[in-house]
Amino acid sequence: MKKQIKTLSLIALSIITFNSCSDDDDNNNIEIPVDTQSTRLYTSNNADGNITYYDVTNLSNVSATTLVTASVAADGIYYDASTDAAIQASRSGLALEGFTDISDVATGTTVTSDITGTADMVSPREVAVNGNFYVVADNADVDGDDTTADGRLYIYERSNGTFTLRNTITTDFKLWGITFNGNDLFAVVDTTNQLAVYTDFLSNTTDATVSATKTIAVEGIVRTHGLTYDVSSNTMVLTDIGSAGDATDGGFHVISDFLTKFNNTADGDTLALTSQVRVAGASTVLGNPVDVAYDAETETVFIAEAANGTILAFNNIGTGGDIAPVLNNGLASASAVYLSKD
Ligand SMILES: [Ca+2]
Ligand SMILES: [Ca+2]
Ligand SMILES: [Ca+2]
Repeated sequence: MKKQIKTLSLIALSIITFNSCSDDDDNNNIEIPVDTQSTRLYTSNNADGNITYYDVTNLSNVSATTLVTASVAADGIYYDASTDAAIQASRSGLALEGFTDISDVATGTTVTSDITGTADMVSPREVAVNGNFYVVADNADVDGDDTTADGRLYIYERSNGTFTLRNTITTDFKLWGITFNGNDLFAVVDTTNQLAVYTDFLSNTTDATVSATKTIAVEGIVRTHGLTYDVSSNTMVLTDIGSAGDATDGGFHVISDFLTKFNNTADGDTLALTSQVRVAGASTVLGNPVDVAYDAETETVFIAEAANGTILAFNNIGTGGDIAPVLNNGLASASAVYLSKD
């Protein structure tokens, strides 16, 4: 059945391609609109470990599909379109787990991991992907001393149905969110308002302790946690959880023309709040926003809000402030979000 659908889609695609490539105006072919793009938001959570994805193509008509996994807590969701696979970092299994061919699975179905990794980790959080390399940020203490800041980045290589641990990088700061821009890995410095970058991160091929290439402070943030970088629009979005015990003091910052501003801020210096747009306040429902995704086309920010157990979306952000979310879709202990357009 699935093969048939895929074949039919291919035929439909061929017709569209043929029409769009044809310069002949002397036939009466019906115009087939190519604007059939759909947008999905993939999410993980620490309440039941299941994967839920939302069709957010139209924010006033959002549908949800939940895949039931054996994990009971998970973080760091990612979607790979080439294998129609959702991948998450299982916090109960302490390993990466992937599920292929998920789009035809009905909501509520129990799925079995068919891309599996070894259980190497202690407290996996965000996942960042570069080609076949899957990097997981682990925020457990590394050296047995909770008073010294450290963390570990696990670098896995995906091949067929396996994630193989290549090496680990120990950081000299606490980890949470990570995201790639090309070969550079951006990481938040947990418990602070700082943002670090490792240039050419994957060139670190052996187990080692490596300091960030550069670290800057982001004015206006109390404690950052989640981040996402959109290459097409050169936009960085960082979340602010404020105090972890306060479910009303969260926010997020949108930084346009990000690379210019980041490059113009010296190591150890501060990126001014006047160069950013901050969203926070009573209407936002932001308490502990732990992860973020960004749709540059619609200028929409999606948030995994852990303290209030919900998935939020914001658009028409303008100059920021106390904006009500356009989407507030309950998801207990939401831990991560990932946006995919096709
Ligand atoms: Ca330590
Ligand atoms: Ca908070
Ligand atoms: Ca994410």
